[in-house]
Amino acid sequence: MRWVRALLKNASLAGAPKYIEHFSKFSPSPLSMKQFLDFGTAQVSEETASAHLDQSPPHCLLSLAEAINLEADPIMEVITLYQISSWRYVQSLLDIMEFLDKDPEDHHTLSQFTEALITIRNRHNDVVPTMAQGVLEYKDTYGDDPVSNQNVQYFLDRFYLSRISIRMLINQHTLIFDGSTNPAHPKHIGSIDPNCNVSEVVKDAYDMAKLLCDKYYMASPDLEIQEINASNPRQPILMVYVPSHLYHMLFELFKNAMRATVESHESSLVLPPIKVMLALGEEDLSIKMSDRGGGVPLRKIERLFSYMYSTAPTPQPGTGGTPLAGFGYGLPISRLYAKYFQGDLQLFSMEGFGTDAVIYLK
Ligand code: W6P
Repeated sequence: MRWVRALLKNASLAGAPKYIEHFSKFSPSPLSMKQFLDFGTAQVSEETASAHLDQSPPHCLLSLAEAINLEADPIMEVITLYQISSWRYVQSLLDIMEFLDKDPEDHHTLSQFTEALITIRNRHNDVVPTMAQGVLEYKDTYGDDPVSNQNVQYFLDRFYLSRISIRMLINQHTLIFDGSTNPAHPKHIGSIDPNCNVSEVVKDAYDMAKLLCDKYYMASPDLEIQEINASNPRQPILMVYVPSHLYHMLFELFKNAMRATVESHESSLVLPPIKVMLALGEEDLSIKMSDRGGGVPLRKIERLFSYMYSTAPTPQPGTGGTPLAGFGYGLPISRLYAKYFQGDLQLFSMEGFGTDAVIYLK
């Protein structure tokens, strides 16, 4: 990371855009789960803290630079609040640059860095609605033909993946260096659960989606879980993962599956259950969620993942927007969460019958 320092030695504020362009050429390969664990498990000794501080600003810097450069993409110039949000990124980049020259051995520096990260995280909390507004404007300006759709898709996939990666870095840093362990989950390493019980997360996500579904439709399908642990039959499936990411993906899938099930059985008294199958093999952990909600024709599957086709003007509270509509961005962002740790999320539907959604995790 010496080159980062060398570069920044000569950086002047006015020259910031140049550096941004330069940094963003070094695509920050997302850290692997193992790297996150190595950061987190070594006891928070002075040594690891200083090693961490040595590594963390450059990592954040690269991710941020990438995000800024993405926002400079010509197609995004029409995005509302583009200026504001772009300046927010530059501000965050400058905030982190401050730390590159500081002594990583210094305790005070570490706590200042943590504070700076928290400020940065809060500064970027409302990026998703900002971008949604931008997509609406883009649609008005360029139309919603397939080419526009592709441009927006390509741009936002990179943008949101970069955001997931920055937030993961910030969360790990702030959770690990706040000097205490999480009392509810003492074994967690930051936001990572080294023994994440997958079917427990499935049940939690189901319960929350069921709550919304019951409230809106006064009915909800049951859940059936089947678990196949190929090499350890009868043992629950555990994995090293970020439970909040898994929950986010499953909650989104449950909302869609429930809505399809209820709406396709309006005149019947019984609802077919949602079946979830977990399979752990040598390489993959696969989670398949099957509904009998009537399915979606192949032609429309791609649209379910489209930022542009699923962006609707913000529903006004109290005007009866369905809480299970999957507010547009749930599916594409869920797929990015899966991809972030080398997995995927795919839909297989049979129109007239139902849909299988599969999450693949490594
Ligand atoms: C549907 C549409 C959908 C999207 C995602 C997950 C499940 C389902 N079921 O009918």
